[in-house]
Parts: sequence; structure tokens; C-alpha cells
Amino acid sequence: MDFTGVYHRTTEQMSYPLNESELIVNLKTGYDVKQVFLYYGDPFEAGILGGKETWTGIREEIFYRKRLKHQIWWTTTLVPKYKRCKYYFELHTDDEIWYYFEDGFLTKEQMEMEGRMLQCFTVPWMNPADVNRTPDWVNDTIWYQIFPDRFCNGTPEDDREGILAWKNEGAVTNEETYGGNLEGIRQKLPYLQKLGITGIYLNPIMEADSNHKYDTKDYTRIDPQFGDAKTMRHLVKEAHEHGIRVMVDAVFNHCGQNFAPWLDVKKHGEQSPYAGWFMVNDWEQMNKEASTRDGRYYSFAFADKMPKLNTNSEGVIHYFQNVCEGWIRDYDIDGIRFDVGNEVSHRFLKRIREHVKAMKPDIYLLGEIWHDASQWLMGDEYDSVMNYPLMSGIHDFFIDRTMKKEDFEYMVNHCYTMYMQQSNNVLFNLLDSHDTERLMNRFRDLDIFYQQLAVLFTMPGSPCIYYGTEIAMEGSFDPDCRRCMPWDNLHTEENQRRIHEIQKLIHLRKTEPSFKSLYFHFPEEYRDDRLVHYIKLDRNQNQIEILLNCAQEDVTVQEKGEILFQRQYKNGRLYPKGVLIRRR
Ligand code: ARE
Repeated sequence: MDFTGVYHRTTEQMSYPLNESELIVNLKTGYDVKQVFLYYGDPFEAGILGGKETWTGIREEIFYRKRLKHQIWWTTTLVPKYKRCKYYFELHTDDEIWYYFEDGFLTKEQMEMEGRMLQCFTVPWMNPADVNRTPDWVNDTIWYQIFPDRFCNGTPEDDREGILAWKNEGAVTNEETYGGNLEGIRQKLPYLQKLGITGIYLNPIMEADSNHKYDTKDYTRIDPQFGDAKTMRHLVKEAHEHGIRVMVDAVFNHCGQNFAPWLDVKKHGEQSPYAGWFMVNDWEQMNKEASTRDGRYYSFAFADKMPKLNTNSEGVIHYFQNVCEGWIRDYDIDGIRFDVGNEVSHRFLKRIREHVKAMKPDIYLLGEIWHDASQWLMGDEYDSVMNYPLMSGIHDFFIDRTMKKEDFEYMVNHCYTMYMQQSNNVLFNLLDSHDTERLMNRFRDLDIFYQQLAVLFTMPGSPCIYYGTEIAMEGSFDPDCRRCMPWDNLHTEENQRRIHEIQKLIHLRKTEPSFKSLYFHFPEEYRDDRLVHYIKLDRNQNQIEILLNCAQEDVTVQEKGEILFQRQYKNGRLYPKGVLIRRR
């Protein structure tokens, strides 16, 4: 047997409570392992392994599997009667049987050798307080990301000096301000509702000097460019009346150069009461005109006008607990997206989560993390993350014509085996954002554009479309990916047709439970080609043909007809199988 490919630990995403009664157990092996059985039972039942007695634990075959390129990922769910259990695995290759314990691999003979002390994998107790709980409402949310300055100007008659005329086409930079505001977003709620949107993610709206507002000046004040507390309360209230939740952007990793505590530190140096709120390395030199890399104080990246906040300090933790408390109390927000979510301290995040979840248990805490975010998704920090790895994988598959179906299958299954199911259910899935080139810009092919969206919409978690995606808006990298929403051009026949495509996709996602797949798996008969040939959006026939995923080898596929969503029950749980969807 190839031992190197076999891995299990009773930690992280390999063995965890799905809820107060079900325990998920995952195992990775190589492809030489053809069958896996699990022996499990109560740690205090008779039959403690050690040579004296033969353990009569329940023997159950693990059948729920998905392919990871060089490995297989086996999953099963246990329901320990007394909230605790111990277990070990029986691994079958073509010609061998091995037993896998916490302390190693044994043959049957070694297992039964007198006096051997065998250490099973052990889950001592499934404490409810430790269960990773994520807000269910997010799983069914269709998100729409809005860059406030560029979405809609609701009060052009009140435009202040410096606001440029709305630009219905053409490139933009970070230097211009076009007057988009909260009142404009409120006015467009009926439009968003008709599109099928049920959640909006707003880029920062708190007072800041730039037009992107990631250089916060006052965390407790709505930027006057966008409105005030009253307009924000009005927006959220009406959004809720339209069945739309609201998530705001929290820039807690750093602040702007005019944030009052930073100004105080610049003025009073180490004597400032806020000295511990920042990460200053050279107090003598800190007021010298900064060059981006001189390290006199830390900042976001090398942006010296974005000094890094010290999220290890009690003062900063306490301050932002109060900021979040104010946002929930004053605006009744439903989610918080944490900017640069991988650089704030874990301690900070644990304390913020505890504070806000006590106020609003189903608030959605989303981390902006572009890489494997396992360590932030243990149930005591973020609920989920922006799923940039999936974005890259989907993009790559459609760009790289050499990528095989197995590669795509690996990429998707890798994305969905990194985290606990609770986090996967509420992943924030996207194909572009205010930080990336727009999807249409990258591909300039409407077919591929819609195929990618169709793939995105089959994924577990919640899809997010960036404003303007409904009309396949173009735009290059930041800042050109933040063009003004061309409301004057939306009525054209082509744009209306494009909006209808997105409405269909959202409707399918909402009305067809099987459209939310769990795993990508391509049965042999589909291996000879690429996914792109199985996601056809026939706009004339109003048809979406898409291959869904299955957790089993034997995909049941019929030539025509409706959804084939076969289900299989095992110890009381539902395991979906694969289907091919041909929807009229
Ligand atoms: C401005 C210009 C940019 C220029 C940059 C140079 O617009 O063209 O490249 O300055 O410093 C905000 C504004 C940006 C602004 C930036 C700096 O929105 O317009 O850029 O401030 O002034 C990494 C971080 C991730 C971060 C991205 C940008 O991990 O957290 O870089 N994203 C957040 C927000 C941004 C925001 C900031 C942070 C700062 O979403 O909008 O920028 O508050 C790989 C890496 C990632 C990396 C990613 C993108 O995938 O793995 O870590 O993200 O590339 O670079």
C-alpha cells in the first residue's frame, strides 16, 4: 500500500462536528486503496483495544468519495450515541488489508498480537460550544457587489464640487469621483430584486479621503460623499423590505493617514495614548516624509498612507468591538467583510466574533483571504472567505486549453476539501471583483462568460456577481474595473437580453436544489472531453445544459428529460449522486 498518501488527524477539517450530533470523518488515501471500512465505538465501552479483548466496534464501509488528482478523499458521518467516539480504519488494496490507527499502520496479525497497545483516533467529547456554526441564510444568498461611487447617483441635484458627470462608458481611475451614493443604491433596490439578488456587499462607506474609502478616517461616520446615518438606515431598512441583506466592508488592518489616533501619534510620538495602536519601528524618524519601503512603521503593503493598526493590542480590539457594535445597532447590517482578512491577528478576530455574534448570532463574518484560509475557519473567527482559489481555478480551466477535466475536478474538489462543510455552505464564490480584471474583459467571449457563470452558480456556497456583470460590463485591472454603471444604456435589446440570462441563472439556482452541487466528479463517459463542452447556454432554446457533480462513480444519466437527482440514504443521511441537467 502507498502509505505516503494516507492521512487522517482528529483535527481541523479531517474530523469535526457538523452539528451537536453528527461527526464528519475524512480520510485521504492514494488510488491503490479500493475500499475503506471504519470501526467505531464508544471509548468507554468494553473491548478497549490492547490485546485483552477484541473490540466489537461497529464496522461500516465508507462509500462517499471524491477524486483529488493523486488522492481520494473519503468521507463519512458518524452519530456517536454518547457524543464521544474512537475509531480506526480498515484499508483494502487489491491484494492487502491494512489497519490505520492514530499511531500507525498494522496488519491483522500485528493487530491481534498479545499486549500491543493500540491508539485509536479519538473524539473525546462533542461540545456544542465548539461546533462551527455559520448563518444558514447565506447558503441561499445571491450576492451583488457594489462599489458605491460608481453604482448610482441618487441625488445628482445635490452634487458637490468635484463630482464628475456620470460616465456611461470608458475607462476610469481612482482619482475621479462620480457621485454614486447610498440613496442611489436605495433607488435601485427594485432593479436588484427583479434581477434576483438577495444580498448586497458594499465596498467601504465610512469616511475616508480616497474614492475607494480603504483609507478610513472615521470608522463611525458614513462618508458625506455617500450620505449619512439616516440614508444608511433607510437603505438597509428598504433592502430588508425587498428581501435583500446588506454586508459592509471593514478596513481594520490599517487606517487612513487622517485617522485621529494616527494624527495624535504623528504629533505626540511615543507619548501619545495611541502609541500602542500602531506598529512604529523608528519613533525618531516616523514623521519624515515616508518612502514606501523604509520600514519606519508598518502599513498595508507599501502604502505609507495606510498605516497598519496593531490588532494585537487591547485598545484596538476594544475600539473595533465598539465600532462593529455601532454598525449593528445603528444600521442593522447583516454581514461584515474583513479587508486584508489574513493580516489582522487571530486574537482580534476571535474577540470581534464573540462580541458581534452575541449581538446578532446570524451575522455573516467574511474574510478577504486569497489563499487557503483553514486556520481562520475553525468556527471561532470567520464564517467563510472570498473564494478566490475557486475563481482562479474556473478562470484557468477556461483559459488553459490544455487543462484536462481531471485537473478541473481536482481544483474544485480541492477547494471543497479545505474547509468544514459548514464553511463550504457559506463560501463567497466570485469570478471578479473591484480588485481584479472584469470577467468579460478577460475572455471577451460571451459564451465563455456565461459558461463560467453557470459553473459558478453550481457551486456550494453563495455566488456573488460584481455590479455590471449582468450586462457583461468590461473593465481592466484596478482601478479600471470600477467603471460607472451605464444606466443610460441598460434599455438596449442586447443589454436586456443579457440581464435576462442572469435572471434565468439566478432563478435556476434558487429553484433547483440539485443545482447546488457538492462535489465535481466526471464519470468515465465524460472524460474524453472538456467541461466547457458540457456547459452550453443555448440562448435561443432558453436551455442550460450543465453537468452536475456526484459523490459516487455511478452517475445516472438519461438522454433527455428533467433533473435526475437520485438520492441515496445511509445511516439517515442524504447523499446526492451525479446528474446531467437539461433544462428547458
Ligand atoms: C492602488 C491602485 C492600484 C495599485 C496600488 C498600489 O489602485 O492600482 O496597484 O494602489 O499600492 C485599496 C484600493 C486600491 C488601492 C489600494 C492601495 O481599492 O485601488 O490600490 O488600496 O492604495 C492583496 C491583499 C488584499 C488586497 C489586495 C489589493 O491580500 O487584501 O492585495 N485587497 C484589499 C481590498 C483592496 C484595497 C486594499 C486591500 C487596501 O480589496 O481594494 O485596495 O485596503 C494575490 C495575493 C493577494 C493579493 C492579490 C491582489 O492573489 O495572494 O494577497 O491581495 O494578489 O493583489
